[in-house]
Order: sequence, then structure tokens, then C-alpha cells
Amino acid sequence: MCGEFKLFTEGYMKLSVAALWFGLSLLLFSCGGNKLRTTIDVTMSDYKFTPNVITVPAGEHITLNFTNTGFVSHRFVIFELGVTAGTSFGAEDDGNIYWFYEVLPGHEDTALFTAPSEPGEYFLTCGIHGHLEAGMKGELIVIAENDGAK
Ligand SMILES: [Cu+2]
Repeated sequence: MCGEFKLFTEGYMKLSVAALWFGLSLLLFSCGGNKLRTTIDVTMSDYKFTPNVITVPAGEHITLNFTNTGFVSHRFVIFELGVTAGTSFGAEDDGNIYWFYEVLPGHEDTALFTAPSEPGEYFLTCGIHGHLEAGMKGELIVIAENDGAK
């Protein structure tokens, strides 16, 4: 009686451990792989963004952890889809900005924004005068959520 019960509980324990591992591996599988990150570290320096190509899922809340290692302020500017600043950034570009954030020299800042809902390649530059000309630009690539997940 007692032995039977012990056998039963041992079997049950093994089964739950197996179930746990199975569940865990499912969890790891679904969280890893192609799922795009929504927290991204961006370093601003004089005069570039690292990385300068950032890929995010459409419509998601994105957290940007900025570090400005430069000696001047930098402004992370995302343009609306299909428009760029051309060769220099100026007042004429103000109406084409999707989102921007400025970080003072030597500062670390965390900023939140919502990725555009429309997939595509969005022009990215620094909005401080002269920095685009110095090469401070990049791209925000927005990918439809179901593209990467399955
Ligand atoms: Cu800059």
C-alpha cells in the first residue's frame, strides 16, 4: 500500500518535471528566435549614432536607452515615412518629424516612443545644425509584427 503510493507519487513527480521542462522550452522557444526587441541602447557621439540602423516592430512601445558620449547635444530625429532631410536639416523639416528626443552631452536618458504602425524604412538623423552634414544619420526599420513572430 505504502510502496504503491510511493511509486505513484514518484511517477507523478517525474511527469510534472517533464511537463515543467516542456512548458519551459515552449516558453523559451516562443520568446526567443525572431521576436524583435523593444528596448534598444543607442550611443550618440560626435557625430554618429551607434547603432545607426534600428529595427522595431510596428506599433509597439519602444524604450530607447540613450548615452551621449559627445561634447555637444544630439537630437535623435525620426522622420515621417517617405521623407528625408535631404543634405541638411533645417526649419523646413519641422513638419516632417515623427518623433525626436534631445540628449545633453555626457548624459544618459531613457525615452519612450510608439513605433509607427506603418512598416517601412524611416529616415533618422540628428536635428542639431550641421550634424547631418557631419554624417549623423541612420534608419529606423519598422516591421509588421506578424512578419517576425511565426
Ligand atoms: Cu548630433
